[in-house]
Amino acid sequence: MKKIMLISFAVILSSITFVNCTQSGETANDEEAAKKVYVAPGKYDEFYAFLSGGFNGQVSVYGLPSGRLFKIISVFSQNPETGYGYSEETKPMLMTSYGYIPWDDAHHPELSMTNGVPDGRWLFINANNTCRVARIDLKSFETAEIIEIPNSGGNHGSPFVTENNEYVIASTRFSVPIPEKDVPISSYKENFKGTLTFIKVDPHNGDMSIAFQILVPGLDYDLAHAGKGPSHDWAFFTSYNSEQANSLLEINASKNDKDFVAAVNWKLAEKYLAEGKGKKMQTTYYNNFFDEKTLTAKSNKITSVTILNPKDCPGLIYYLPTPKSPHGVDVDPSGEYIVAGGKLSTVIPVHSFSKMLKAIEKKDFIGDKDGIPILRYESVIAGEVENPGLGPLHTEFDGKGYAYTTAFITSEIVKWKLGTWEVVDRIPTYYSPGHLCIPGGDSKNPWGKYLIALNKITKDRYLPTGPELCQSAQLIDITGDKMKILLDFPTVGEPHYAQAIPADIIMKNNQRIYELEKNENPNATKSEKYARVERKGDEVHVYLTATRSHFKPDNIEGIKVGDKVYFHVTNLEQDWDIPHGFAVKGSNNSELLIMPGETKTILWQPQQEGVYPFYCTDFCSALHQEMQGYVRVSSAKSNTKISFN
Ligand SMILES: [Cu+2]
Repeated sequence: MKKIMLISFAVILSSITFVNCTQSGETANDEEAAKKVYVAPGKYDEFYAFLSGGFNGQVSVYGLPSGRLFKIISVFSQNPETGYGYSEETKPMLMTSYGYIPWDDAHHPELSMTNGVPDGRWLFINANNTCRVARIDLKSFETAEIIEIPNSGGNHGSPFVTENNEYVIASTRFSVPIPEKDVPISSYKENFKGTLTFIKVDPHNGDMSIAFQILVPGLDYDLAHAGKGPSHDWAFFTSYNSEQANSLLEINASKNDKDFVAAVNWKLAEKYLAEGKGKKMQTTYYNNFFDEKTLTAKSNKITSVTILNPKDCPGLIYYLPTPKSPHGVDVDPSGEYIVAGGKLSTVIPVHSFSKMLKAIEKKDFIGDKDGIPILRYESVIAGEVENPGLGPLHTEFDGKGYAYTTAFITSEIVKWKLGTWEVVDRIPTYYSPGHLCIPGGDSKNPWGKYLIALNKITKDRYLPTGPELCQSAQLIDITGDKMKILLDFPTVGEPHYAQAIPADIIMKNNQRIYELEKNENPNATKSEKYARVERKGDEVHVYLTATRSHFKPDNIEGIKVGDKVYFHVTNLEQDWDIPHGFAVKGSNNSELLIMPGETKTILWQPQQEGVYPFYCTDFCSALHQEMQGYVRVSSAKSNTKISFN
């Protein structure tokens, strides 16, 4: 019903706004807007923007202000473009306690920070469906690590980093029986619990490990943000479904006037852990990482996690009552204001961190939920933003004293002033924005020049492409008193959330090649003279080298039907921007894409006799078409000996 209402609302809106935008008004005049987003040939964009791929499972990298798509980073889904999740070197990245998972739903990119400011080292992003957090290395724009989150269902409120990446935090959207067990779903209130997970990040190499989980009442935890400055030691999590309903949540989880923001003192958690308050629990989860020496991913299976129970840890968590079914929770650059997006609320409630501390000191509680004290709303509230648009979801900051909130239902961005809470500007978007992104907009030092609206619906904005229309981002200039739309650009998958950073912070660390000398992949072939084919029982290992414009060897005989053929391809190039590809006819796998100095392996199991061509898939030189070879496959019983040249 709600969905139908939303759709018809969107139809009405789109017809209204279509008229508006042809008559101009909120869009900057065309010439002015075009100048502001035009990046001349040979010139670079000012920002890198990292957009989540949503149900596509990847991260796409765009330039701002041009909106040009640079790259799709393979993260949680197999990607035939790069061979990620198909090559033997990358398959372990997608291992989980549920087996090999080739897909996920990625939502929140989050840049690593130093002193509360994005530092360009890593990008973290969550997988909702099979709960995981990935770390992407921004030297190479490759996924470096993926850690699974046990005791979780729908890893939505994640990953959000503390000021110096002390922790990457994650909360469970769906509460579940912990440990997982066979119970009636109707026993939700007795058996279902949530978890808040704190992942430790090694400051030198970024290695992630789960430090602890906090067991919390069985609500739906939605989003999170770490504190900063004075609130550095705290993290904040929104929750809905304080009714603890387990069916028809659209109605049954919208009954209470207020749900909660959970405020967690993670410094105190560390003290309780040191005192031995943590309990080890048996569980299974995977930690997969890409070894930079061997350029090969490895999986570690882990079998226990440390759990803190708030019952044993007084002062660890407080609930801040928050109207109504809050979605986003965002902390302003000063660290004092905690803004909640009550998606069914008529105001935006802003909590005060200093008032919260005072209320805790005075034990100004109105009750408790499973032993967790509930603070008095009036005692912790700093102010309420009135008339913020319908369906306020997410807020980011420009660093100049203003906040910007998306209103999903009324399809607009609303600008308001911190401290006075007055709305000073609003601009329609096309249509239904979820998150928004200002470069550094959730940090201590926003680069408050642009805002990206990440829209869910694009009806009427582009040439129609069938029932599935492309999803969309819109670039808005926020340098003046009035916001101005500069550009629409389509996105890959759902542009759920994005983060952006000045390009010069990342470009100086850019990795151009893998040094062949340092390639410790056990299957590397570092010179053509070592290229060879070896049989081990029914396994055949082909050690191939690729260089402009040939493979060595390029004629291979003696392979039989039923063999497991591993092609280990080493790209001998040491020039930037000369990857080679490898594909073989009839393969039910993908291509390989091999960077200069790298080795990658693909498994091929020929099913029929014949002669199979293989070739380079990445156009590499004037004689790229000549970069080819043949594999002869004989019957399983034949005596054809292995030979190659
Ligand atoms: Cu080539």
